[in-house]
Amino acid sequence: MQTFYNPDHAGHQGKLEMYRGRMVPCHEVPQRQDQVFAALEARALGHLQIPHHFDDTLLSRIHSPRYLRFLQTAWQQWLALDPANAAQDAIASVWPTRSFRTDVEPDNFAARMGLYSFDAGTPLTAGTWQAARSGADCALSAAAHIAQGGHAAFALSRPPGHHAGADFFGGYCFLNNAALAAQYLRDSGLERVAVLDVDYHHGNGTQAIFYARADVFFASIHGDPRTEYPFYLGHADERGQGAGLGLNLNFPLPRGSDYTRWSEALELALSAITDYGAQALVVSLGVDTFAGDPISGFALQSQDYLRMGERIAHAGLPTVLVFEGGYAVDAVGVNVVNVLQAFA
Ligand code: OKP
Ligand code: ZN
Repeated sequence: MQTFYNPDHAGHQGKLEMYRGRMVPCHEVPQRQDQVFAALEARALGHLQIPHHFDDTLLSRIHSPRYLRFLQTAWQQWLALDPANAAQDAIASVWPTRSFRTDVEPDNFAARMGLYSFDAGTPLTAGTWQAARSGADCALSAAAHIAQGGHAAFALSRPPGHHAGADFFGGYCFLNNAALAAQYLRDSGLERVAVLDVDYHHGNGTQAIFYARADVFFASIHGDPRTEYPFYLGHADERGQGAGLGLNLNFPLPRGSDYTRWSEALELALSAITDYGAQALVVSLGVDTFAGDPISGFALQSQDYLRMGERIAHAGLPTVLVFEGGYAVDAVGVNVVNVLQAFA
Protein backbone atom coordinates (compact mmCIF):
# COMPACT_ATOMS: atom_id res chain seq x y z
CA MET A 1 0.00 0.00 0.00
CA GLN A 2 1.19 3.48 -0.89
CA THR A 3 0.90 6.27 1.65
CA PHE A 4 1.25 9.89 0.62
CA TYR A 5 1.89 12.09 3.62
CA ASN A 6 1.52 15.83 3.79
CA PRO A 7 4.95 17.41 4.30
CA ASP A 8 3.38 20.83 4.93
CA HIS A 9 0.69 19.86 7.42
CA ALA A 10 2.36 21.37 10.49
CA GLY A 11 2.17 24.84 8.94
CA HIS A 12 -1.53 24.66 9.73
CA GLN A 13 -1.59 24.97 13.48
CA GLY A 14 -4.67 26.74 14.77
CA LYS A 15 -4.39 28.20 18.22
CA LEU A 16 -7.96 28.46 19.53
CA GLU A 17 -11.51 27.50 18.55
CA MET A 18 -14.81 28.80 19.89
CA TYR A 19 -16.48 26.47 22.40
CA ARG A 20 -19.38 27.44 24.67
CA GLY A 21 -18.59 31.13 24.56
CA ARG A 22 -14.88 30.74 25.15
CA MET A 23 -11.82 30.19 23.04
CA VAL A 24 -10.29 26.77 23.81
CA PRO A 25 -7.18 25.05 22.36
CA CYS A 26 -7.72 23.47 18.95
CA HIS A 27 -8.34 19.72 18.86
CA GLU A 28 -7.08 19.40 15.30
CA VAL A 29 -3.33 19.46 16.07
CA PRO A 30 -0.21 18.54 14.04
CA GLN A 31 0.62 15.65 16.40
CA ARG A 32 -2.36 13.79 14.95
CA GLN A 33 -0.63 13.26 11.61
CA ASP A 34 2.74 12.67 13.27
CA GLN A 35 1.24 9.90 15.42
CA VAL A 36 -0.21 8.13 12.39
CA PHE A 37 3.08 8.52 10.54
CA ALA A 38 4.97 6.96 13.47
CA ALA A 39 2.48 4.08 13.73
CA LEU A 40 2.79 3.34 10.01
CA GLU A 41 6.57 3.23 10.30
CA ALA A 42 6.45 1.10 13.45
CA ARG A 43 4.27 -1.48 11.71
CA ALA A 44 6.19 -1.20 8.42
CA LEU A 45 2.93 -0.69 6.52
CA GLY A 46 3.75 0.10 2.91
CA HIS A 47 5.68 2.96 1.39
CA LEU A 48 5.61 6.50 2.76
CA GLN A 49 6.05 9.16 0.10
CA ILE A 50 5.57 12.86 -0.37
CA PRO A 51 2.78 13.67 -2.84
CA HIS A 52 3.08 14.65 -6.48
CA HIS A 53 2.09 18.23 -7.24
CA PHE A 54 -1.14 18.52 -9.19
CA ASP A 55 -2.34 21.53 -11.10
CA ASP A 56 -4.88 23.97 -9.57
CA THR A 57 -7.32 22.98 -12.31
CA LEU A 58 -7.91 19.71 -10.43
CA LEU A 59 -9.03 21.66 -7.36
CA SER A 60 -11.48 23.55 -9.59
CA ARG A 61 -13.17 20.26 -10.47
CA ILE A 62 -14.67 20.38 -6.96
CA HIS A 63 -14.24 23.90 -5.56
CA SER A 64 -15.48 27.21 -6.96
CA PRO A 65 -12.94 29.62 -8.43
CA ARG A 66 -13.88 32.46 -6.08
CA TYR A 67 -13.56 30.22 -3.03
CA LEU A 68 -10.11 29.00 -4.13
CA ARG A 69 -9.00 32.59 -4.79
CA PHE A 70 -10.19 33.59 -1.34
CA LEU A 71 -8.47 30.72 0.51
CA GLN A 72 -5.23 31.20 -1.33
CA THR A 73 -4.94 34.87 -0.37
CA ALA A 74 -6.86 34.94 2.92
CA TRP A 75 -3.82 35.16 5.21
CA GLN A 76 -2.38 38.09 3.23
CA GLN A 77 -5.77 39.82 3.41
CA TRP A 78 -5.82 39.24 7.16
CA LEU A 79 -2.36 40.81 7.55
CA ALA A 80 -3.31 43.69 5.26
CA LEU A 81 -5.96 44.70 7.81
CA ASP A 82 -3.21 45.09 10.41
CA PRO A 83 0.28 43.55 10.46
CA ALA A 84 -0.26 42.81 14.17
CA ASN A 85 -2.87 40.24 13.08
CA ALA A 86 0.06 37.87 12.53
CA ALA A 87 -0.14 37.14 16.27
CA GLN A 88 -3.59 35.52 16.02
CA ASP A 89 -5.55 33.34 13.63
CA ALA A 90 -8.40 34.59 11.47
CA ILE A 91 -11.76 33.24 12.73
CA ALA A 92 -15.16 33.82 11.18
CA SER A 93 -17.76 35.58 13.29
CA VAL A 94 -20.55 36.66 10.91
CA TRP A 95 -22.49 34.55 8.39
CA PRO A 96 -25.14 35.04 5.72
CA THR A 97 -28.04 32.93 6.97
CA ARG A 98 -31.51 32.63 5.36
CA SER A 99 -32.67 35.76 3.44
CA PHE A 100 -29.12 37.11 2.98
CA ARG A 101 -27.35 37.25 -0.39
CA THR A 102 -24.35 35.07 -1.14
CA ASP A 103 -23.87 36.08 -4.78
CA VAL A 104 -22.15 39.39 -3.95
CA GLU A 105 -18.66 38.95 -2.54
CA PRO A 106 -18.20 41.65 0.12
CA ASP A 107 -15.05 43.78 0.26
CA ASN A 108 -14.86 43.47 4.03
CA PHE A 109 -12.56 40.60 5.07
CA ALA A 110 -14.64 39.39 8.03
CA ALA A 111 -17.67 39.32 5.74
CA ARG A 112 -15.77 37.22 3.21
CA MET A 113 -14.64 34.82 5.98
CA GLY A 114 -18.30 34.29 6.83
CA LEU A 115 -19.42 33.98 3.23
CA TYR A 116 -16.99 31.09 2.78
CA SER A 117 -17.48 29.24 6.09
CA PHE A 118 -20.04 27.87 8.54
CA ASP A 119 -18.52 27.85 12.02
CA ALA A 120 -16.24 29.63 14.50
CA GLY A 121 -14.25 26.49 15.23
CA THR A 122 -12.04 26.58 12.16
CA PRO A 123 -9.18 29.07 12.46
CA LEU A 124 -7.34 30.07 9.32
CA THR A 125 -3.59 30.47 9.90
CA ALA A 126 -0.42 31.50 8.06
CA GLY A 127 0.19 27.98 6.80
CA THR A 128 -3.39 26.89 6.19
CA TRP A 129 -3.45 27.26 2.42
CA GLN A 130 -0.14 25.46 1.88
CA ALA A 131 -1.14 22.65 4.24
CA ALA A 132 -4.56 22.21 2.64
CA ARG A 133 -3.03 22.44 -0.86
CA SER A 134 -0.45 19.73 -0.14
CA GLY A 135 -3.11 17.67 1.61
CA ALA A 136 -5.17 17.78 -1.57
CA ASP A 137 -2.06 16.68 -3.48
CA CYS A 138 -1.88 13.66 -1.14
CA ALA A 139 -5.48 12.69 -1.92
CA LEU A 140 -4.93 13.21 -5.66
CA SER A 141 -1.68 11.20 -5.53
CA ALA A 142 -3.49 8.34 -3.80
CA ALA A 143 -6.26 8.48 -6.42
CA ALA A 144 -3.69 8.51 -9.23
CA HIS A 145 -2.10 5.41 -7.75
CA ILE A 146 -5.45 3.63 -7.93
CA ALA A 147 -6.18 4.97 -11.42
CA GLN A 148 -2.87 3.42 -12.51
CA GLY A 149 -3.96 0.02 -11.26
CA GLY A 150 -2.94 0.11 -7.60
CA HIS A 151 -5.15 -1.73 -5.14
CA ALA A 152 -5.00 0.59 -2.13
CA ALA A 153 -3.51 3.95 -1.24
CA PHE A 154 -3.68 6.14 1.84
CA ALA A 155 -3.65 9.93 1.94
CA LEU A 156 -2.15 10.86 5.31
CA SER A 157 -2.90 14.53 5.51
CA ARG A 158 -4.32 17.22 7.69
CA PRO A 159 -6.30 19.41 7.92
CA PRO A 160 -9.22 17.03 7.23
CA GLY A 161 -11.62 17.66 4.35
CA HIS A 162 -15.09 16.12 4.52
CA HIS A 163 -16.91 19.15 5.98
CA ALA A 164 -15.60 21.46 3.22
CA GLY A 165 -18.07 22.11 0.43
CA ALA A 166 -17.62 23.46 -3.07
CA ASP A 167 -17.31 26.98 -1.68
CA PHE A 168 -17.03 26.83 2.09
CA PHE A 169 -14.74 25.74 4.92
CA GLY A 170 -15.67 24.62 8.44
CA GLY A 171 -15.32 21.72 10.86
CA TYR A 172 -11.50 22.02 10.62
CA CYS A 173 -11.75 21.40 6.83
CA PHE A 174 -10.76 23.60 3.86
CA LEU A 175 -10.37 21.45 0.74
CA ASN A 176 -12.46 18.32 0.37
CA ASN A 177 -9.76 15.70 -0.11
CA ALA A 178 -12.14 12.74 -0.45
CA ALA A 179 -14.22 14.55 -3.07
CA LEU A 180 -11.09 15.52 -4.99
CA ALA A 181 -9.96 11.88 -4.97
CA ALA A 182 -13.37 10.64 -6.14
CA GLN A 183 -13.46 13.23 -8.92
CA TYR A 184 -9.95 12.27 -10.00
CA LEU A 185 -11.04 8.62 -10.31
CA ARG A 186 -14.05 9.67 -12.38
CA ASP A 187 -11.90 11.84 -14.63
CA SER A 188 -9.49 8.96 -15.14
CA GLY A 189 -12.29 6.93 -16.70
CA LEU A 190 -14.06 5.02 -13.91
CA GLU A 191 -17.82 5.32 -14.41
CA ARG A 192 -19.03 4.82 -10.85
CA VAL A 193 -17.18 5.73 -7.67
CA ALA A 194 -18.40 5.39 -4.07
CA VAL A 195 -17.40 7.44 -1.04
CA LEU A 196 -17.80 5.77 2.35
CA ASP A 197 -17.47 8.20 5.24
CA VAL A 198 -16.76 6.48 8.57
CA ASP A 199 -15.78 9.61 10.53
CA TYR A 200 -17.90 10.29 13.64
CA HIS A 201 -19.20 13.49 12.05
CA HIS A 202 -21.42 13.55 8.99
CA GLY A 203 -19.50 14.42 5.81
CA ASN A 204 -21.79 17.30 4.90
CA GLY A 205 -19.36 18.77 2.37
CA THR A 206 -18.91 15.54 0.45
CA GLN A 207 -22.65 14.83 0.51
CA ALA A 208 -23.47 18.29 -0.82
CA ILE A 209 -20.87 18.08 -3.60
CA PHE A 210 -22.26 14.82 -4.99
CA TYR A 211 -25.89 15.10 -3.91
CA ALA A 212 -27.37 15.55 -7.39
CA ARG A 213 -24.88 13.35 -9.24
CA ALA A 214 -25.36 9.79 -10.45
CA ASP A 215 -21.65 9.05 -10.88
CA VAL A 216 -20.59 9.24 -7.22
CA PHE A 217 -22.42 7.34 -4.47
CA PHE A 218 -22.11 8.70 -0.93
CA ALA A 219 -22.68 6.70 2.26
CA SER A 220 -21.96 7.97 5.78
CA ILE A 221 -22.16 6.46 9.28
CA HIS A 222 -22.12 9.15 11.95
CA GLY A 223 -23.47 10.63 15.16
CA ASP A 224 -27.10 11.70 14.77
CA PRO A 225 -27.09 15.34 13.64
CA ARG A 226 -29.98 16.11 15.98
CA THR A 227 -27.36 16.11 18.72
CA GLU A 228 -24.00 15.92 16.95
CA TYR A 229 -21.93 18.29 14.82
CA PRO A 230 -22.44 19.42 12.01
CA PHE A 231 -26.13 19.41 13.10
CA TYR A 232 -27.78 20.68 9.94
CA LEU A 233 -27.21 17.73 7.59
CA GLY A 234 -26.85 13.96 7.80
CA HIS A 235 -30.39 12.70 8.41
CA ALA A 236 -31.57 9.34 7.08
CA ASP A 237 -34.15 10.90 4.73
CA GLU A 238 -31.44 12.64 2.65
CA ARG A 239 -31.40 10.25 -0.32
CA GLY A 240 -30.02 12.47 -3.09
CA GLN A 241 -31.78 14.51 -5.71
CA GLY A 242 -32.27 14.65 -9.47
CA ALA A 243 -29.89 12.24 -11.19
CA GLY A 244 -28.45 11.45 -7.76
CA LEU A 245 -31.75 10.37 -6.20
CA GLY A 246 -31.22 7.13 -4.26
CA LEU A 247 -27.44 7.49 -4.36
CA ASN A 248 -26.97 9.15 -0.96
CA LEU A 249 -27.24 7.06 2.17
CA ASN A 250 -26.96 8.30 5.76
CA PHE A 251 -26.77 6.17 8.89
CA PRO A 252 -27.19 8.50 11.87
CA LEU A 253 -26.55 6.57 15.10
CA PRO A 254 -27.16 7.56 18.72
CA ARG A 255 -24.38 8.65 21.06
CA GLY A 256 -22.87 5.66 22.81
CA SER A 257 -23.14 3.31 19.81
CA ASP A 258 -20.55 0.51 19.93
CA TYR A 259 -19.05 -1.58 17.13
CA THR A 260 -21.90 -4.12 17.18
CA ARG A 261 -24.36 -1.37 16.34
CA TRP A 262 -21.94 0.52 14.09
CA SER A 263 -21.03 -2.55 12.03
CA GLU A 264 -24.70 -3.22 11.20
CA ALA A 265 -24.72 0.14 9.42
CA LEU A 266 -21.41 -0.75 7.74
CA GLU A 267 -22.95 -3.94 6.31
CA LEU A 268 -25.86 -1.96 4.85
CA ALA A 269 -23.57 0.75 3.47
CA LEU A 270 -21.25 -1.76 1.79
CA SER A 271 -24.07 -3.76 0.29
CA ALA A 272 -25.56 -0.56 -1.18
CA ILE A 273 -22.14 0.33 -2.60
CA THR A 274 -21.90 -3.14 -4.15
CA ASP A 275 -25.43 -2.90 -5.58
CA TYR A 276 -24.54 0.48 -7.07
CA GLY A 277 -21.74 -1.21 -8.99
CA ALA A 278 -18.94 1.02 -7.73
CA GLN A 279 -15.64 0.45 -9.52
CA ALA A 280 -13.57 2.16 -6.84
CA LEU A 281 -14.03 3.26 -3.25
CA VAL A 282 -12.89 6.36 -1.40
CA VAL A 283 -12.99 6.04 2.39
CA SER A 284 -13.16 9.17 4.53
CA LEU A 285 -11.24 7.59 7.37
CA GLY A 286 -11.94 9.37 10.62
CA VAL A 287 -11.26 7.42 13.81
CA ASP A 288 -13.08 9.82 16.12
CA THR A 289 -15.60 6.97 16.59
CA PHE A 290 -13.07 5.76 19.22
CA ALA A 291 -14.42 5.49 22.79
CA GLY A 292 -11.63 7.75 24.05
CA ASP A 293 -12.21 10.56 21.57
CA PRO A 294 -12.49 13.89 23.41
CA ILE A 295 -15.12 15.49 21.13
CA SER A 296 -17.19 12.50 19.98
CA GLY A 297 -19.68 10.01 21.40
CA PHE A 298 -19.29 6.48 20.00
CA ALA A 299 -17.69 3.58 21.86
CA LEU A 300 -15.41 1.81 19.35
CA GLN A 301 -12.31 0.10 20.78
CA SER A 302 -8.89 -0.03 19.12
CA GLN A 303 -9.31 -3.69 18.07
CA ASP A 304 -12.64 -2.84 16.37
CA TYR A 305 -10.65 -0.93 13.74
CA LEU A 306 -9.00 -4.19 12.67
CA ARG A 307 -12.44 -5.65 11.91
CA MET A 308 -13.54 -2.44 10.24
CA GLY A 309 -10.56 -2.56 7.89
CA GLU A 310 -11.08 -6.25 7.11
CA ARG A 311 -14.74 -5.71 6.30
CA ILE A 312 -14.12 -2.73 4.03
CA ALA A 313 -11.22 -4.49 2.28
CA HIS A 314 -13.52 -7.52 1.80
CA ALA A 315 -15.64 -5.39 -0.56
CA GLY A 316 -12.77 -6.06 -2.97
CA LEU A 317 -12.70 -2.60 -4.55
CA PRO A 318 -9.63 -0.53 -5.40
CA THR A 319 -9.60 1.81 -2.43
CA VAL A 320 -8.31 5.28 -1.60
CA LEU A 321 -8.35 5.97 2.14
CA VAL A 322 -8.21 9.59 3.25
CA PHE A 323 -7.43 10.61 6.83
CA GLU A 324 -10.15 12.73 8.42
CA GLY A 325 -10.86 13.06 12.18
CA GLY A 326 -9.58 11.34 15.32
CA TYR A 327 -8.63 13.53 18.28
CA ALA A 328 -7.48 11.07 20.92
CA VAL A 329 -3.88 11.83 19.99
CA ASP A 330 -2.32 8.88 21.85
CA ALA A 331 -4.58 6.34 20.11
CA VAL A 332 -5.04 7.87 16.66
CA GLY A 333 -1.96 6.16 15.18
CA VAL A 334 -2.91 2.65 16.31
CA ASN A 335 -6.55 3.09 15.33
CA VAL A 336 -5.80 4.30 11.80
CA VAL A 337 -3.13 1.70 11.19
CA ASN A 338 -5.49 -1.01 12.45
CA VAL A 339 -7.88 -0.11 9.64
CA LEU A 340 -5.08 0.05 7.08
CA GLN A 341 -3.62 -3.33 8.09
CA ALA A 342 -6.16 -5.20 5.96
CA PHE A 343 -5.15 -3.21 2.85
CA ALA A 344 -1.41 -3.69 3.26
C1 OKP B 1 -14.09 17.48 12.16
B1 OKP B 1 -14.03 16.05 11.62
C2 OKP B 1 -17.04 19.97 19.88
C3 OKP B 1 -17.02 21.03 18.81
C4 OKP B 1 -17.06 20.41 17.47
C5 OKP B 1 -16.23 20.71 15.19
C6 OKP B 1 -15.86 19.30 15.02
C7 OKP B 1 -15.28 19.07 13.66
C8 OKP B 1 -14.89 17.64 13.41
N1 OKP B 1 -16.90 20.49 21.17
N2 OKP B 1 -16.35 21.20 16.53
O1 OKP B 1 -15.27 15.55 11.20
O2 OKP B 1 -13.43 15.10 12.52
ZN1 ZN C 1 -15.04 13.89 12.76
